[in-house]
Amino acid sequence: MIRTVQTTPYKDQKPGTSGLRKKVPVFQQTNYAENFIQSIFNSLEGFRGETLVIGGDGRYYNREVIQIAIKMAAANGFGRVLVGRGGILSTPAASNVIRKYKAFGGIVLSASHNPGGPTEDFGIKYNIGNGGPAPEKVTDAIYAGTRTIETYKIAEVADINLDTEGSQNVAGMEVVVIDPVTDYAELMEKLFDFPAIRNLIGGGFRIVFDAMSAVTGPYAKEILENRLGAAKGSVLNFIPLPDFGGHHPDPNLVHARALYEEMMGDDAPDFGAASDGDGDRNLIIGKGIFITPSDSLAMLAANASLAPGYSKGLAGIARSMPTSAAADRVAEKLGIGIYETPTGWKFFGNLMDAGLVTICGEESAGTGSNHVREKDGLWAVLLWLNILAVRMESVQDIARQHWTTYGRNYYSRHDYEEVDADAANGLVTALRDQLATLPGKTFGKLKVATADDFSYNDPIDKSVSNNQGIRILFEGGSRVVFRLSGTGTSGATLRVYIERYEPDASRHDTETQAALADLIAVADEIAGIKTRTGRTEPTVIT
Ligand code: G16
Repeated sequence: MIRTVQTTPYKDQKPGTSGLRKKVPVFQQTNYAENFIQSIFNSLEGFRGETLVIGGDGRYYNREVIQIAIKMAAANGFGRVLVGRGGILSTPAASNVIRKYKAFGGIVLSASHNPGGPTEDFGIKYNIGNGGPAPEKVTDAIYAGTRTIETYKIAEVADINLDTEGSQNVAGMEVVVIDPVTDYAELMEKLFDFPAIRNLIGGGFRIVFDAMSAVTGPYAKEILENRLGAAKGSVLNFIPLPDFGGHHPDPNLVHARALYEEMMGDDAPDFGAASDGDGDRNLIIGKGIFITPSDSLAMLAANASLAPGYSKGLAGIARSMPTSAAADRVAEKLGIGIYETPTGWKFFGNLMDAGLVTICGEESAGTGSNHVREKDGLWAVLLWLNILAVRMESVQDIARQHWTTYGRNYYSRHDYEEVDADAANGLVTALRDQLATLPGKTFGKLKVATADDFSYNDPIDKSVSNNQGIRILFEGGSRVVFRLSGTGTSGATLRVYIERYEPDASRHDTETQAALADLIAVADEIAGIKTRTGRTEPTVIT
């Protein structure tokens, strides 16, 4: 039986950089999830009888919302739902399932790298038929709907069995529970030279992958251990837990510290990697060397043609604006296009759909290609392994040669988390007020070339996104960028991105923070970070 339920709007359902992310108790308010899901459906047209994909990263509250979403999909007229067994689908796997089965779209339940648990974070994101996150015009329409919603529709049926693969009928709609790993693993086998990687590993090349008690565990076990022959135990923390074991499933040098220490140790494996809560981010560490995500994007792009899926070369590269310009130099050398977009994977979708770019990346540990329309943690790991298997050199050697050829973009991001929102907004406003007068000013040896608030004109759909981050560019290619996070759930997070270009190979051995010290000091001088936020140190340095 289909029931129409009266409801009242919540005023805080504005999607951020990547969907709606809030604390679990916020989502547990009466009709909170229902309102948002109904607003998604209300913003769409033409889905009657079509397929919807539903899955999440297994965090606390995942199963409850999956039940709600399936019952609401049935009540709203979808013809079929594909859902991962146990309610599990990594974000890139969900994107693949949407594309492979030509679904109308998908609902992805995740708050990504944010912690999970009864008082931690949850999230709902809508992906469109290309498999990618809904563009701003869709998220704007969803938000508008949440402001006026009066009713939602739900099928009054018993809970769906999510743990047995196969088909079942829910109020006249078919629900198919699918294995979350198979389709994704098949796709990876098509893109990469698995026999070559098996040979590399069989020859004694040791890898370690930290799944951080999050969704990539089952994917990494199947692909790295079962299909590629990595020693049992190479995949750590492989059981997805609703609270990620109490950890922060963010693969960076702070939250994946143990992996970093291991990779810097005397008996380090040859290759270390990690992924995040929903499997779209990646951390790459070679024996004795951390590869920044910006460098990883550039190095993967420069070597991608060594993998079968990219043997014909790349159409172009896209990076988010705060991501370092390392990839730009590769694009220049390859003679292909380079695109600079605002932060958030949703801005890459149009470029990939139009065939303008093959590989995309963000400094926030996100890399991916047009094989899906999300960033993809394991994909980045496998492309690295494929390159290593062909070149038969260490990660360290590949990185050094890359810097010698292209120059090195020293790069770091400083995050100030849970800052008072007024203080953070005040800081950004004060920066905006200085934009006109900064060019030409000098700070020690640094002279400001240009300063602006980044604005993006999408070349495909012609939409314009303003206020995407304050950029201060110095002569010689150094820069600092300031922006406020759009994924945090408490207070404001200020992100400061710092970059310096060093063409001289004899100067490629400096420790990163030391190489950036003058820029870090100037960033504080211009923005007044310490005085305005009351913080003397960043919360996280990546
Ligand atoms: C952060 C990152 C972005 C990324 C976004 C979503 O956004 O800075 O680069 O696209 O998270 O990533 P995920 O889905 O892995 O959380 P923000 O707005 O917090 O800077």
